[in-house]
Order: sequence, then C-alpha cells, then structure tokens
Amino acid sequence: MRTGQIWDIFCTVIDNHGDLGVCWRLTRQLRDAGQRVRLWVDDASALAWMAPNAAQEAGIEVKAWAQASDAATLANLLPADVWVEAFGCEIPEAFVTHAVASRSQQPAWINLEYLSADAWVPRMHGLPSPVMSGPAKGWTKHFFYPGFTQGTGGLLHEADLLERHQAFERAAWRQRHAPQLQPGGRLISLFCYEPAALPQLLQQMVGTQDHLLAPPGRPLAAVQQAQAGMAQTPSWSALPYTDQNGFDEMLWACDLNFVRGEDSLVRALWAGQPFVWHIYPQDDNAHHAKLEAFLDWMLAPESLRRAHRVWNGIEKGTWTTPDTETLQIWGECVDRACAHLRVQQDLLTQLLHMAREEPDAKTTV
Ligand code: TRH
Repeated sequence: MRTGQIWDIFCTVIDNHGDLGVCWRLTRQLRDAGQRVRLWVDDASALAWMAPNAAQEAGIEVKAWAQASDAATLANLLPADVWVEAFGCEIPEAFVTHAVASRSQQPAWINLEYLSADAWVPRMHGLPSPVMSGPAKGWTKHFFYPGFTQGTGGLLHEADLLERHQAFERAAWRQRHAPQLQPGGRLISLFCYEPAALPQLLQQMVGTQDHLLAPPGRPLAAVQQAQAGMAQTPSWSALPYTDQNGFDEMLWACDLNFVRGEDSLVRALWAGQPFVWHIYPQDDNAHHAKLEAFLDWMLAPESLRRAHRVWNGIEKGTWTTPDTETLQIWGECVDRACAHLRVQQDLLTQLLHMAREEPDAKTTV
C-alpha cells in the first residue's frame, strides 16, 4: 500500500447527518491507514458534536467547500492522488479546471455511492464512468458501491471496533445514562425520522419496566409530539448529542435499537443487538424495494419483516413491540448476518485497492 497518498473527499450535506457521518468515518479510517485527507464539506457544523476534535486531528484537514473554488487556495494545494465524490456530489468546476491545467495525469477519481442491498449493486460496483463533458472530458471516474455481499465495496469497519466493544462497560453505561431503567426492563434507543407507529410503541411501553432513550433532533421531537396526546406516558429520557464512538456505545448498551438512514444501520449491525431500520424515504417509494432487499439479505424472520414494514409505514397495521423471545430471535438473525459480513473485505481495504489500481481497473474482489 502506497502510504501517504493525498485524498480529497468531497461531501455536500443534503439533510440529516449521514452524508457527513459516513464521510467523517471514512476520513478517519483513511488517516489511520497512513493516508493524508482533505475533507471538503459545505456544512461541517455537525462535526462540533460528531467529532469535537476534528480540527486537531493529525493528517486530516477539514476545508470549506467554497475554498475549492478559491484561486489562492488552489495555487498552493498539493495535488491529490485520489478524489472521492461522496453520494454523487459534484466537485466544484474551478477545482477540476485547475487540476486539468496543472497536472499531467488524472487522480484516481471515485464516485462513492449510497449503501444498498439491491441485487444490481455487485454489477455496478467498480464500473468505469468516462467523463463526457466539462474541463475533465476524457478522464475516467469509477463507481464504488458499498454493500453487504461479496462483489460489492463492503462496509466501513474500524480496525479497533471489536476491541473497543469488548472493553465496553455496558452495565455502567446503562446506570449512567438510564438510571430510570427498572430491573428486568429493556433499554431501547430511538434514532428515527417520524415513524407512523411511534405512538403505538410508546403506548405499549406504558406500565412496563422498559425505558426509551431519545437522541436529539428529529427523534426527540417525534417522541415529544407523540407523547403529548397520551394520558399516561412511558419511561423515557432525552440524550445529548455525542461523538461517533459515543453513538456506538448507545447501540451496544441497548436491548433494542431503532436506527435510520445509512451509517447508524451499519453501526447497529456491528453492535450485534436487535434493531429496526427506518430507511430514508424516497419520493417514488423506491425505498420499499430497498428495504425488502435488505431484509432478504438478512434472512429476516417474518416477525422482523413485519416490524420493518409497519415501522416504515409500508404496511398499515398494528405495531407489536417484541417480547423477550422475539428479541432473542432477532438477535440471532443479526449475529448470523454479522458472521457473513466479518469474512468479507471491509470498505476501506477495497477503496485503497481501487485507488491503487485506477484509472483502468474494474475491481474484482
Ligand atoms: O442522519 P441520517 O438519517 O442520514 C441520512 C442517511 O445517511 C441517508 O442515507 C442520506 O440519504 C440522508 O442522510 C441524506 O442517518 P445516518 O446515516 O445513520 O447518519 C447519522 C450519523 O450521525 C451517524 O454517523 C451517527 C451520527 N451521530 C453521532 O455521531 N452522534 C449522535 O448523537 C447522533 C444522534 C448521531
């Protein structure tokens, strides 16, 4: 592996936290693998809690998006070996124009796509994408599709993740963050958008020993709104924003995790606890098939499939909060899925491989 390569990662924050969450996680892993990384982002504000020490991290520069079009910045910029366009964001034209004018060979240019379990992903992963117009006409990008199976780009997995998890003091975390949890109760984390079935979940928790943790933002607002009309309310508490490692600890500490989007789904898998995924809704309901593809890959039992369909508002019906036996079955399903993932090459290893091979290799892993 050519250490010390320079990577430019471009990230535009559409909404929520996943775009930046995934890009920051990748940035740290590249740095830990001996690379130098410049992360160009149009809204880095969430790093204040997601990565409070981002500005002090060696080997990483967080750069404002506008600087990528600033002549003075470009004039003094060491050329990168690799460009990563995250989630289909377009690299500013001025940046590309400067590169074309100032370098003899193109960098490795990678289009990092959204995570999906769809069957077509292995066919698309690694395909070249010739640039047909604009200042870089004639250069070539390559698609990089993260995924859950062989032949895809894999998933992000830090080298020290297992070690951190094994060292985690679960009982102490639960005592510190959920002292209200009664003996025999289940601790539930709720990282969601606005699930239609949330009022039913809260209603079914009333009178139980269970306790719900609501991270800030849309989850907290959804709980406050749902419980506003309830005569009796369940045991719940709000959590403050935490950094990405703190988010992992929440998933490790809970008996059932509700996750959303992309990055927290992957973290829920690695956490190995039962979870329900609130997939990012797409206008044309394309997320319905995407969710089914994921449940097929997980070989999810019918109870878990139904829970996902009701939680995502795909199936109109009564939400059923899983009992201990059902949680056991869901947990075994996650364990089996993780066992498959652990024998596959992780995303970082494959990305470094692709960057080394480019520009004319279709990565065959
Ligand atoms: O925030 P999200 O819904 O992001 C989504 C998805 O990425 C989706 O694919 C994309 O299309 C959409 O944004 C635009 O969910 P996700 O992907 O789980 O990202 C959340 C990140 O926030 C994750 O890295 C964990 C992090 N996080 C913390 O680090 N600390 C916290 O306290 C919380 C609540 C989140």
